[in-house]
Amino acid sequence: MSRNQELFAAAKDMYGNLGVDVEKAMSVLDKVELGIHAWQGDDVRGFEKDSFTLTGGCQVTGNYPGRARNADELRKDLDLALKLIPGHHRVGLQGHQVDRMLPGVDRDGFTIENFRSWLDWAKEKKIGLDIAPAFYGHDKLDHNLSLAHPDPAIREFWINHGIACRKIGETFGRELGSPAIVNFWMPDGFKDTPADRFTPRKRMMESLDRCFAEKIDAAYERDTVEQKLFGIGVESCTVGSHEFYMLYAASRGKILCFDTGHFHPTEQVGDKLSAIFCLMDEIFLHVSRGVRWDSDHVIVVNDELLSLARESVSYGYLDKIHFGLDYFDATINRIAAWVIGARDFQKALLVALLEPAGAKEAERSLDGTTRLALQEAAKTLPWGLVWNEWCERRGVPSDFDFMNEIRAYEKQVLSARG
Ligand code: RNT
Ligand code: ZN
Repeated sequence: MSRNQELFAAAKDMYGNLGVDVEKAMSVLDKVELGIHAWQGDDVRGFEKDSFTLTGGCQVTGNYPGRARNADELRKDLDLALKLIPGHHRVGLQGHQVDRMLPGVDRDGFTIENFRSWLDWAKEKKIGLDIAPAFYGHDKLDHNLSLAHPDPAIREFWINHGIACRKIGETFGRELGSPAIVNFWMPDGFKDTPADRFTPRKRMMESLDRCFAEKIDAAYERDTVEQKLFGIGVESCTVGSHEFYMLYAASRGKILCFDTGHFHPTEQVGDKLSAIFCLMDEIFLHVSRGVRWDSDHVIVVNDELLSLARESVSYGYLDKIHFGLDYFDATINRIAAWVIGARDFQKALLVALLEPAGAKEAERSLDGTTRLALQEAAKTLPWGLVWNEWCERRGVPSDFDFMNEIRAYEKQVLSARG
C-alpha cells in the first residue's frame, strides 16, 4: 500500500466507525455538476468590441496578465480549468460573450449565430451550456435602468435581449441534451433614495412578463431570476429585490436564483434553501463570496460555504439545485480562480456528504447538548484524506499539484497575451 492509500484506509475506518460510507460519499460527489462561470476568464467584458466599461454596480479589480480577449482564448482557458476540476461540469456564459458580432446586430438581435462556436465546442466536450442576458456594460443601460427604465424604447431593447438569450438557451438545451439555465439579473436601481420605488418595480414586472411571454419547453430551457440587495452606485434601492423575485418566481413558475453575495452580511443563503423547498421544486445558486461591498470574491471553504453545502446535501436536494459559480477576481491567475473556487465548493459538499448522522438523531430527541458535541467533533474528521483520494481516483492533480499545470500554461500561453 502506498502512503496515500494507508492514509485513506485510516480515514475510511474512522468514518466507518461513525456509520459513514466514504465510497458512497465520493460517488454522490461525482454526480454533482457545477456551472463554471465563463466570465471569470474575461473580467466580465464580453467580446462585442475592444473597449468595454463594466457598469451596473459590479466591479472587477486587478490587472493580472492573461485575460481572455476573445471566445477562442476563453475556451482554451476553460479547457484547462475543466481538466483540473474533478467531475463533469457545464459552462455558463453571459449574453455579451459572443464568439462573433454580425454587422448591424446588437444585443437585442443576437441569435445562435453569435454563439455558434460555443455550441460546437460544448458539443465536442459533451457539456451543457447556460446563458444569462447581460443587462449592463452597454449604452442602453441608462441611469442604471434597463427593464425598469421609464422610456419604453429602452425597455424594448432590453426585453428583446432577454428574449434573444432565451432562444439561444433553447438551442443550447436542444442541441446539447441538457436544459440551459437562462438567468435574469438586472442591475436596475438607485444611488440615492428614490421618491417612487413602486413604479419602477411595476415596470420591471411587466417587462419580465414580456421576456417570458413565449413558453419554451423546460426540457431545453429554464428561466431563473436573481435578486440583489445593492451594488456600487446602486446603494439605496435595487428594483429586483429578494421579495420582488420570490413572489415573481412563485407566481410565474420561474426558478429563484440565490446569489450568496447578495444579502446582508450576516444573512446566509444556506438557511433559505429549506424554506424555499417547502413550496418550490428547483433553485439556481450563484455561489459567490461577499466581502464588505463586493459580492463576488473567489469562494473559499468558510462557514458560509459549509452551511450552504450542508443544506444542499442534507435533505436530498442535490438534484433540485442547479449549482452555478459567480465570482470574478482579476488580481490572481484567472484559471486558478476557477479551479480553486470550484474545488472548494466540491470540498464543502464532500464535508457535508461525510457528516455522521448522530447530530440529527440527537436533535430528534431534543438533545441539544449531544448535537453540539457531535457537530463540533465532526469538524476534526479527516475529510482531506478522502478529498485527496477522490482527486487521485478521478485522475485530477491534488491541491498541491494543480498549480504546476496552471503555471506552465501561464508561461506558455497567458504571458504572450500582452
Ligand atoms: C451581479 C450578479 C450577476 C453577475 C453576472 C456577471 O451582482 O451577481 O449574476 O455577477 O451577471
Ligand atoms: Zn450572481
